[in-house]
Amino acid sequence: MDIVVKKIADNFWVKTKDGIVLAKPRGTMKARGIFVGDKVKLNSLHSDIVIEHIEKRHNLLIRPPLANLDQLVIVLSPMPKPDFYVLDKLMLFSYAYDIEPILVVNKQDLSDELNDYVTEVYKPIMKVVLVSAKTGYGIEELKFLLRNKLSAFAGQSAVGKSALINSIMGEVIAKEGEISKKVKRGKNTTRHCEIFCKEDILIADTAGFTSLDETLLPIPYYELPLYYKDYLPYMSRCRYSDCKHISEDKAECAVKTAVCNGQLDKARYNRYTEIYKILMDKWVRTHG
Ligand SMILES: Nc1nc2c(ncn2[C@@H]2O[C@H](COP(=O)(O)OP(=O)(O)OP(=O)(O)O)[C@@H](O)[C@H]2O)c(=O)[nH]1
Ligand SMILES: [Mg+2]
Ligand SMILES: [Zn+2]
Repeated sequence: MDIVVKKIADNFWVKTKDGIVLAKPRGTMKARGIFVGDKVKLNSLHSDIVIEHIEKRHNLLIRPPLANLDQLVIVLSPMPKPDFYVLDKLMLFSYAYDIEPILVVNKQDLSDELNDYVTEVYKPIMKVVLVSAKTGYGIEELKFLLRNKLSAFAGQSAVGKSALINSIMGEVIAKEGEISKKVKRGKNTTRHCEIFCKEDILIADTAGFTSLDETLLPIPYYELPLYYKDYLPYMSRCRYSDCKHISEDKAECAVKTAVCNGQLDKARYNRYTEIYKILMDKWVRTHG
């Protein structure tokens, strides 16, 4: 399938089996209705190549403007100190948009102190890969997961996203060691987004996920429990089928009981209650 990898005004760069070609939207089609990530059908018109048809999208993100994202690679590292709250939010964001989250723990050459916690708490609910952009450890395993998918990288600053992308692509396409520019943008300016391709690996270059505001999560507070795969097996044993594991009595909530006796991680539960509260406040604000 041909895929839009770059867009400037009404010029579209489309990856085809014969390489990347420049295309224009067909006469009646509006350029602003076509996004990077769109799967399209091309045709020749006189000496031009035109986009004739856009396939149905499986998702569409607004910030950054990107269609059909399959996977979100969430990067953590021992240095800077891992922020699991960012991880949990990015994971929820992924699920809400039908994107598969993958947890990558980078900088294995520095320390493996994170690995036990990640293996215990996150491995049961998502794909986890331990890597080092510096030594190349784990990079082949990560590349394997990225094949034939459109992926984007997210995570705190300086965890090594750019270093990993460069290592995977085998060339420098992302600047390392620079604090990514947080350019002030006007309300209506569109964030630029581009897809880099290397054989069957497609990576969307975007800074849009780093500072994810929880109010952007398109999840109503009362559905939050359903997004916690690790809580679902306990939930069937909560007294009420719609238990939120928040204000319910501990004796009637299997999740709270499991947190108390150490079967579920306390810190992740605390993050859960925090996110729940934020989503609830947002709900109250918007629904009176
Ligand atoms: N020791 C070690 N250092 C690494 C590794 N990966 C990246 N680094 C270093 O960590 C620093 C930050 O890496 P970047 O790739 O720029 O981090 P980033 O996540 O892209 O940061 P932002 O663009 O600010 O979001 C750089 O100095 C890298 O050289 C690794 O596996 N091991
Ligand atoms: Mg970077
Ligand atoms: Zn419960």
